[in-house]
Amino acid sequence: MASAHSDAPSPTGSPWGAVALKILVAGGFGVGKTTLVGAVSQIRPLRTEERLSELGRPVDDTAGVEAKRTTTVAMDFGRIDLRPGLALYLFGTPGQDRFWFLWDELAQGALGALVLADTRRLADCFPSVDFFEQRGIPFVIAVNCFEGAETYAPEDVRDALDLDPGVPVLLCDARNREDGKELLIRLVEYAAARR
Ligand SMILES: Nc1nc2c(ncn2[C@@H]2O[C@H](COP(=O)(O)OP(=O)(O)OP(=O)(O)O)[C@@H](O)[C@H]2O)c(=O)[nH]1
Ligand SMILES: [Mg+2]
Repeated sequence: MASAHSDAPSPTGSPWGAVALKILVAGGFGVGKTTLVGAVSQIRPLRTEERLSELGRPVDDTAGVEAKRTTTVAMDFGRIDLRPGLALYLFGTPGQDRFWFLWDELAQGALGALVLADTRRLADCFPSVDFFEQRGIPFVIAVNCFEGAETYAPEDVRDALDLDPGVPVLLCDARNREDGKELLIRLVEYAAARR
């Protein structure tokens, strides 16, 4: 079941009632998942950030995001109404391998996923891509364009990730609300077309 339907009348009085869809925001460590959920959420996002520690330094590769001081240890949660009667619940995943055990739980009932990618560390999004491909969960690749990172055409990113031809690849700034909204609209449309 990819969506939760409420019997309550929608705020618009739509005969179909309000619909809430679950969306995952995934990708490698430090790629901007928490940033994106925070940028688009209309409620104050729930965060589970813990400080990066000296102990974790050998395994937490902050190259490219040296200013990063915290990491997600369980999930991010936010909500956005794409239009009246259509709410998206956003679940940001933890980026580090040691929290993989949470992913199956988080993915339950998800309509689809945004997979954030950083072209300086493209391989970091392979595990997310594999995870969603194996489970048949539709996903969109969102290349988070960090300053200083070389810009690649979406087609080049598609080739590098060996994606199926239909998978949308979009460029974005994870800090930009409009970019995030556009990504979510594309994902919902893509997932709806796949069903
Ligand atoms: N310049 C720039 N910095 C960004 C962008 N997106 C995120 N950042 C910064 O990059 C760092 C990583 O952001 P997070 O949102 O914490 O990344 P995350 O994917 O949630 O990280 P984990 O949960 O630890 O895997 C933060 O310091 C952000 O301020 C971006 O588009 N451009
Ligand atoms: Mg995070």
